[in-house]
Order: sequence, then structure tokens, then C-alpha cells
Amino acid sequence: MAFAGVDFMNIEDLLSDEEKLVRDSVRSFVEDKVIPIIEDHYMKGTFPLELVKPMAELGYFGANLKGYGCAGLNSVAYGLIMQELERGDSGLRSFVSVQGALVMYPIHDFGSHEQKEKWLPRLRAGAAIGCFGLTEPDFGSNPAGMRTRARKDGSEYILNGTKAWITNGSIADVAVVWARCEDTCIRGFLVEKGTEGFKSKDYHNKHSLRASVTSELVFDNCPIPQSNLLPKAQGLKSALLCLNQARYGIAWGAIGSAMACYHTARRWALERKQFSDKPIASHQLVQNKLVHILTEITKAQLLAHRLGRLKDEGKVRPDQISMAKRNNVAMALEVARMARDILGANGILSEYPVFRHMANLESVYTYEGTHDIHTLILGQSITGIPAFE
Ligand code: TGC
Ligand code: FAD
Repeated sequence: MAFAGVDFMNIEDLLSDEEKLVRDSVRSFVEDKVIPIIEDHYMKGTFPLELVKPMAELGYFGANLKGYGCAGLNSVAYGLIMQELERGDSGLRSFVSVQGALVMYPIHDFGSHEQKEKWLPRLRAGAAIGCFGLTEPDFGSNPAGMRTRARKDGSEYILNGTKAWITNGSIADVAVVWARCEDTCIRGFLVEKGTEGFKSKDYHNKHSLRASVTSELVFDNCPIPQSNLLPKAQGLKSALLCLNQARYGIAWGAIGSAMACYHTARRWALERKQFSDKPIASHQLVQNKLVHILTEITKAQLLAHRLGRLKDEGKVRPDQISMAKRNNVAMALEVARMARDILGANGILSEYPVFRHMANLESVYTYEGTHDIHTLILGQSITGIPAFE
């Protein structure tokens, strides 16, 4: 049975023709090119590099940015791309999120003219891959504590430190790296592959996001030319602005994972028979699970759609993005676990996508601000009282 989307509340009616066209085109790409190969990559623990060029040709990298050959799509169309890609696999959506929201966006918004001309066309075309280094081994939820340092030395900065858990790290041609400078201000640097003293090492044996490269980056007295400093990035706030872009995409992407799980569970429940000739879908307990799943997906869709429209009106707030990331990822993780349950023992097999989505979503729950960090962001927004320390 082909995937026809999940749309209980006629959200289709809220979309423009262009948005529907974009969604349908990504849906076909995922059906034809991603689903046939992704399970194999996942089991082997490899990222499908062969999809980079086709995704670039379809305009997925930096699709919501303007200029430099980018598609300049609105936020809802961009969100729908993330949704459909993550129906394939969270690792694929991660790749596109990092490339667009965490590498192209900071170069686009904080970069010099030369940096934009050099990197944006190549990143858009998939001729270069990027990564984003904020997290450190001892500073995940609290990046303000970072130990990575950039010391001015003539016309260069000397970079020292370690970044942990970096998506695309070892395959990146350029890393956007955040470091504290001598004046205590955190700034962003473009660190190019091959820079002296720059090494990367991949994390192996992951149980989650196996079709994605995750690496540690080490900077040992790396000379970074002044021209590779992002001139308009000032303070941690600039890095957090990048996170808003990525978190927005994740709020949509998680819906895609949940849709894949719902689709699989519903089909299974209608075919699987136990105790009688009737399918398990005829039992109230199973129906209750399907109803809960569909209701939660529908609420998440409405949240993401509203967020997208606010973003395009220039009115979206970071705490609103936090609510959508927090809710939609937790929703998708719960849906994946319930779908696995409905499939019984078969739910643990790689013939079905649910366990893969479930395992992926454990990472998505943690990265880009853990579930609880977004709770604290929202708690502060509601009460005015920060509860981080
Ligand atoms: P705090 O004092 O609260 O803020 C510093 C300045 O930044 C402003 N700000 C924001 N601005 C824009 N967007 C946001 N989301 C912002 N959050 C805060 C704030 O107003 C302040 O501005 P100003 O003008 O007063 O200087 O900073 P803090 O150090 O107390 O931290 C706050 C906290 C905990 C919310 C922040 O550190 C945080 O978000 N932590 C979570 C870390 C995180 O999400 N890391 C993600 C790493 S990247 C990643 O995971 C990629 S996964 C791959 C993929 O996406 O697929
Ligand atoms: P910690 O911050 O140590 O948190 C551990 C637990 O403590 C969590 O439950 C957390 O919610 C809780 N906790 C922490 N502080 C508080 C508090 N004040 N109050 C209550 N509870 C608290 N980072 C990048 O920079 N770039 C990337 O490309 C990137 N890709 C990633 C890819 C993967 C697969 C993964 C898993 C992570 C990636 N990350 C990346 C890192 C990610 O952003 C961090 O893992 C995340 O920010 C959490 O940091 P941590 O793992 O150090 O957990």
C-alpha cells in the first residue's frame, strides 16, 4: 500500500499549490530512492552518500534561503521537506538540517561577502558538505561553558579545543565551529578540511541514527585565517539563532517519523489475526492505540503548521519553537513505541521501519536541546524564572 500521508483534519486545505507540489515531490523521492536502500545503510551503519547529489539537484539544501541558487521556499514548504525526509530516516533529515540550517544559514546571515560566494553555491549543490560544532564533551546542554578557545595571533586565530557528537563531522569540507575569544565573546569560525592540527574521529557502534555520521572534532593549535571568522556572529546568541532554524525543521521532521510508524501499524493491525478470524484492529484496545496515535499526529501537524505561518510573518519566538520541538519529538517517540507494540515481535525486525524510527528518535529527543531543556526554556517563558541552575 503506497504512502498517502496522514491528514485527519484536512490540513491539505491549509497548503498552497506550491507547498503541496514540494511535499509530493519529496514524498516520491523518499519512496523511490530512500526507502529501498535506507534499512541496508542503517544495518551497516553507513550514511547514504549517494543521495547527496540527487538531494542537491532537487534543491533540498538551504531550501528556505534566498540567493546563491537556493530555492527561497517559504517555511511551511521547507517544513514539509523535513517531514517527508524524516519519514525516510531521521539521519537523512539530520544531514539536510545540518547542511541548511546549521551551516548555510550562519554563512548566509553572519558571513562575509567572500564567505558566501565561496561556500553557499557549493553547499547548495552538494559539492561541499558542512558540519556545526557547538557541543563539547563536558558541555552539551550548557554550551556557554565551552572550553574551545580562539586566540588572536597576527592575521590568524589559533583554535584549540574539542567538539563532541558532531553530525557529518568527518565527511565535512567545512565546519562552523564556535569558540570563546580572548575578549570572552563566543564567535563562529569556518574551519576547512585539511587545516593543520584539525582531526576528526567517528563514533562507532551507535544504536541510534546509524545511517548518519557522528564525529568528535579535535583542534590542536589550528591556524584559522581572519577571513574565516564569521564577521556578524557575536556571542552565544548567534549560535542559538542557528539552533532555532534547526529546531524548527525537527518539529516538522518528527511528524514524518510518526507518520511512517502510524502507516505501518495501521496496516499491520488490519492484516494480523489472533484468537479468531478477525484482525487485531477489531479489538478495542488496538483501536484505542491507533486513535491516540492519529490524534497526537494531528495535533503536532497543527502546531507545526501554525509555527510555519508565524515564521513567515516574522513573528515566531524561540520559546514557540521550543514548544513544537519538545512536543513533536516526544509525540513521535511515543508513537514509534506504540507502533512497535502493535506489531508484536515483528516490530523489532528491520523489515518494518518502526524500530529504526524509534531508535533514531531517542537521539532526536536529546539533540538540538534535550526534551527537558526545552521544558526549562518554556518554564522560564511562563514564569519569568530560569530554573537551569
Ligand atoms: P542565555 O543567557 O539564556 O542566552 C544568551 C543570549 O541568547 C539569547 N537566546 C536566544 N536567542 C535566539 N534564539 C534562542 N533560542 C535563544 N536562546 C537564548 C538570550 O536572549 C541572550 O541574549 P542577550 O541579548 O541577552 O545576550 O544563555 P544560556 O547560556 O543561559 O543558555 C540558555 C539555553 C540553556 C537555553 C541554551 O544554552 C540552550 O539552548 N542549550 C541547549 C544546547 C543545544 O541545543 N545544543 C544543540 C547543539 S547542535 C545539535 O544538536 C545539532 S543535532 C543535528 C541536527 O540538527 O540534525
Ligand atoms: P547533558 O547536557 O549532559 O544532559 C544529560 C541529561 O541531563 C539530559 O536528560 C538533560 O535534559 C539533563 N539536564 C541537563 N541540564 C539540566 C538542567 N539544568 N536541569 C535538568 N536536567 C538537566 N551537537 C552539535 O553541536 N552539533 C551536532 O551536529 C550534533 N549532532 C548530534 C548528533 C547526535 C546523534 C547526538 C546524539 C547529539 C548531537 N549533538 C550535536 C549534541 C547534542 O546537541 C547534545 O547531545 C545535547 O545538547 C545534550 O547534551 P549532552 O548529551 O551533553 O547531555
